[in-house]
Amino acid sequence: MQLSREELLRAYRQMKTIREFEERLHVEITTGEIAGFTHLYAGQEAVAVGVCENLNDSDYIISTHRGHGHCIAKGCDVKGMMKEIYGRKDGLCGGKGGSMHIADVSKGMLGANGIVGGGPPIALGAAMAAKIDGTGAVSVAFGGDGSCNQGTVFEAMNMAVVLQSPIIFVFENNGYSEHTGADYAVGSGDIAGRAAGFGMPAACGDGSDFFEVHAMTREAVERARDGGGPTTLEFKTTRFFGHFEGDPQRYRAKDEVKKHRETMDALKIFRDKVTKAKLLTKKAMDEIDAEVLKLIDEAVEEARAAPPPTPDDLLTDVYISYEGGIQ
Ligand SMILES: Cc1ncc(C[n+]2csc(CCOP(=O)(O)OP(=O)(O)O)c2C)c(N)n1
Ligand SMILES: [Mg+2]
Repeated sequence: MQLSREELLRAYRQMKTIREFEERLHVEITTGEIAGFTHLYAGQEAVAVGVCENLNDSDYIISTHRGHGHCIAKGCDVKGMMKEIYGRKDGLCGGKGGSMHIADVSKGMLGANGIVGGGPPIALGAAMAAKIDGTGAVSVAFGGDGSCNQGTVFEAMNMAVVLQSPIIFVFENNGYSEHTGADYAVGSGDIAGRAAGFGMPAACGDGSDFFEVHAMTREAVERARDGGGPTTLEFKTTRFFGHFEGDPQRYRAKDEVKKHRETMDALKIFRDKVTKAKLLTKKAMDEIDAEVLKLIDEAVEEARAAPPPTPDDLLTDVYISYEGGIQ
């Protein structure tokens, strides 16, 4: 499917925003102003954006501990996200969630999740609700190569097939679960291949190539919307930073990240492809680069200046009322 110029520009802007958000956080975290653990998504942009460009606000995603990229790709407000990570009152979740618990239900972003393998059962619930209500919505569960070994994931995959739910299990295989290599920890090494055991279609693709991710996801989304049930997608990718900010990364080869930044950079690959095919000009993308840098500068400035929650805020958002339905 040929994407329009607007769609290509939006995809590039989204990937660039994720990259700069993460590159900037990598620097800001060293100031000590940001509390809590942070896991950066840079390097994996083509997966989040290639998947989410097939979705709309009424579709659902559930993210992982490495969630900033998924949030941005699903349309969450970047300044609200930055404030959330800084723990500010005006953050997307009132400053109470931080990096690992950002959510924006109005955008169908059901939350980052610190529990590895915790996402698929939640995404399955959303998919079941969509099917029962007949909304036509699709639900996507993002997970890593580490999550694919969790029992919760297998249970959700099985139930998704049995109930023919409109869900897509996306495994971002970045080669590591914390400091353990996927080549050691993933039996058979073939994550997508596991889906056959549940009777589910699956495919494995290049997670550095937006176009490949987008096309594979499109097919899965169409199948789910048409009542064809779940799909598993595995994307081979890499993370440009450590598992968490502060990780000395002694388990990685000396030049591994440098090499991956040269050969697996989703932004460079995208720029090369669209300029060679004369779909977008370098100038149009350079303009986006400048706008994104400005947005990130403003987001950091505004987050730093914003007030934290007050002691009274501790007593709000503790319970939810279901009277009158879920908002
Ligand atoms: C149930 C559970 N077990 C262990 C952990 C600790 N932990 C946090 S992230 C992580 C690695 C996850 O690896 P992967 O799924 O490949 O995601 P990536 O970090 O590569 O994005 C682990 C083991 C956890 N958060 N939850
Ligand atoms: Mg991993």
